[in-house]
Amino acid sequence: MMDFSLYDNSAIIKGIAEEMEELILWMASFGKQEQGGVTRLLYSESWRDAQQALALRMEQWGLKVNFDHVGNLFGKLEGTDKNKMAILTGSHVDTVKNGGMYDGALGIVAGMLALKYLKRHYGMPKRNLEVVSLCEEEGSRFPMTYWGSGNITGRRHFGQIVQMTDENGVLFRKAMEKAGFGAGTHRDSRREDIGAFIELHVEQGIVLERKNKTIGIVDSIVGQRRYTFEVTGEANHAGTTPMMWRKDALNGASEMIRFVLHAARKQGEPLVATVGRVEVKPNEANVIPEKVSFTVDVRHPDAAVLSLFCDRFLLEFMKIADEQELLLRTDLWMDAAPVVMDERLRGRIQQICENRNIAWLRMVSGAGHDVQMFQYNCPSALIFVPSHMGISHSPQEYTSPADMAAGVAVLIELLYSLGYQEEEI
Ligand code: HGY
Ligand code: MN
Ligand code: MN
Repeated sequence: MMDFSLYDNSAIIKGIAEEMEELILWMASFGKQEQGGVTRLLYSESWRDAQQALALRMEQWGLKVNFDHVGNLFGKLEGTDKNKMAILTGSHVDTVKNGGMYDGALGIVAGMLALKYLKRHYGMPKRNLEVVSLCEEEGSRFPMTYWGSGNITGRRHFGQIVQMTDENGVLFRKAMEKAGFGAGTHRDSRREDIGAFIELHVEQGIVLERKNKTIGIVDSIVGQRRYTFEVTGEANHAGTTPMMWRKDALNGASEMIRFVLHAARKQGEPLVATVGRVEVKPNEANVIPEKVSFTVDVRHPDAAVLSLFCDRFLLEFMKIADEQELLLRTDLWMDAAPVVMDERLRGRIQQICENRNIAWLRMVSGAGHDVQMFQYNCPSALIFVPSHMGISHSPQEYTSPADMAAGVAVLIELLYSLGYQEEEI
């Protein structure tokens, strides 16, 4: 066990807690909303301002900074042996609309703080240690998730976004070029030199707080599918069209929505299904709806159960459309398999927590994270800190400075063991 003065020195931990609180508030200033939340959509102005500000702060802290072709921002603490595989930590800079201050941002600033601490107390590492501000994870502007981590790991590419637009019809490519990225020939952002990836993230659930634990060690991440359905009927007069003669898109869509949510409740935990977005056209009080589009987000830790559940509701949706002579268009725009995190890294994190008397809990993540993209290519780990009342994707999202500091301390020690002591990955 290394002579890690960090924990024994509560002044340092207190300093990290205060600095994390400042950094979270600073990050939240990019995309602050009147309603109190934060909106930083991919390639938007607030997104670009945040990336620029992070690059400057990384430089000021002595990290070597570079952007890749799609706008991922890297800050490197150069190692003495450059040929060794790098150790990467970080998270995503984008947010959901009017989201919280911690989702994504925490992992970026914690990684920066960890590298600053390690540089100051231990000088140059043996391997390159890097923090990354990943350009996009949420899929909240375009129907594309993990664009940042997916480009680094080769699981996303430009061919997937050629015709893609956001809800205002802005082309993905144009938005990327306007933000200063992606122009010209598609230069690969793929990296083959990453030996391990570690993400520190808020739990976005209530388990840690309820069980009075400080650190969550994620064993696996659930599988998830996200669909957009478009139901098309016929617009007509609300007063002169008898009920029997209607092709009412909203009547069909609401039966479909009721079916999938009822089936999820019937199936029971840990399956979850959410209809988060519904749009009605022409959305007029006295016009029978012609078109309704709605999203379905379904998650389960077991791929076979997830697939069976989706097959069942898709069949029912088609039946409802047929019976009501409606057209049904199905777009499955996200299909992420469940991912098991690296066993040895999980064991290391547990060992660090036990050595330092930090209350830990092994758990499954119901939220998707960038780390699941990296796990396909290199040993990866996801460390949770508690979300107060389990609230996330909301302006009420909160994690205490003390819990953030515990997460940073565990991250520092893990990065030290991988980057300075070069413990086998
Ligand atoms: O929705 C999620 O799984 C995560 O917040 N991207
Ligand atoms: Mn999120
Ligand atoms: Mn997140």
